[in-house]
Amino acid sequence: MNSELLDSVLLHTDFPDLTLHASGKVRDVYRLGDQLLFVATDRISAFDHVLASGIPRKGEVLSRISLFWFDFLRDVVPNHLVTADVDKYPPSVRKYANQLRGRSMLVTRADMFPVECVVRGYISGSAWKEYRASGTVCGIKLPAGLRESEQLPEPIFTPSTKATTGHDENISFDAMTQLVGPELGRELRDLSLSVYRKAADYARGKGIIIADTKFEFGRTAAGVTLADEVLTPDSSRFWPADKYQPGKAQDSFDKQYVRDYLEQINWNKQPPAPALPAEIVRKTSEKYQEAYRQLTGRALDG
Ligand code: Q0Q
Repeated sequence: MNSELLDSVLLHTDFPDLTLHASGKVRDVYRLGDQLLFVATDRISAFDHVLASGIPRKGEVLSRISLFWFDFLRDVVPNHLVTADVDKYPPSVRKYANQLRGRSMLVTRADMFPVECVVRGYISGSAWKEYRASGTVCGIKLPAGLRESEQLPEPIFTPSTKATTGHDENISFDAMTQLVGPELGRELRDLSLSVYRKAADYARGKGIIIADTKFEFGRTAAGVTLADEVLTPDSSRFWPADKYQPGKAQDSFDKQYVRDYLEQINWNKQPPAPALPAEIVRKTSEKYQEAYRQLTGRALDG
């Protein structure tokens, strides 16, 4: 890979004057009074581990996809975005403009609800495992005889708790209403389903199956507000529609080169996670940029 491409990879943020609020696998969040600064790095995780190599422009692509969906869904639900224009960020942050441009957003702090709002249009992953064992997912009885990756008759709402370590735990809708109350539970379920339906229908028309996704909501002055990242390849399963074949696990639109490489070297899926060959990094960067182009009809530099 040429050195210019390597130079552009941001693996770790470094804002000594700012207060870190939270750090996830691939994003860092800084506190700015009643706002938060979300920064999407170029880190990539696979099999629940952050790899040693970054993917050029991945952070930019994922930020831009969330911004696309915030605009696309603006009539369906309020969102926490304030601005993604670094020239409008508070003065205390503008000194870092060059590290932030294109990969960050200023959001309103919300009182976050303690549930992950997962919607599934297709059955795969943990839901497929649960269905095979019990014929249900999160207490929802599904038709018999479904194949792996098959489209469900209707999208289903399958909430989970927010695990601080390890995997989130799937819970029933009733268990969720114990956490947030019945009225808010119904509102989050109905909002999640309508947001997913609108977005998944649009994406399907662009050749991308959004098989499932995870939303996070919180309360702001605008009421129940869509927060976190939205309908990105990190918060959702993106499958290329032209390769869709129910009856087996589907290739990931964005991470398949990485997963195939990690299987090929027989990584034991224990830390330290390996680095990636330059060619895998290059092709994966291309896939993220292709996902953005295919979804929005715009090139990243367009
Ligand atoms: C908030 N997170 C998630 C996270 C580490 C994301 C804090 N608008 C908000 C948001 C949002 N979104 C949050 N808190 C208050 N107001 C979301 C779990 C954690 C990296 C990225 N953390």
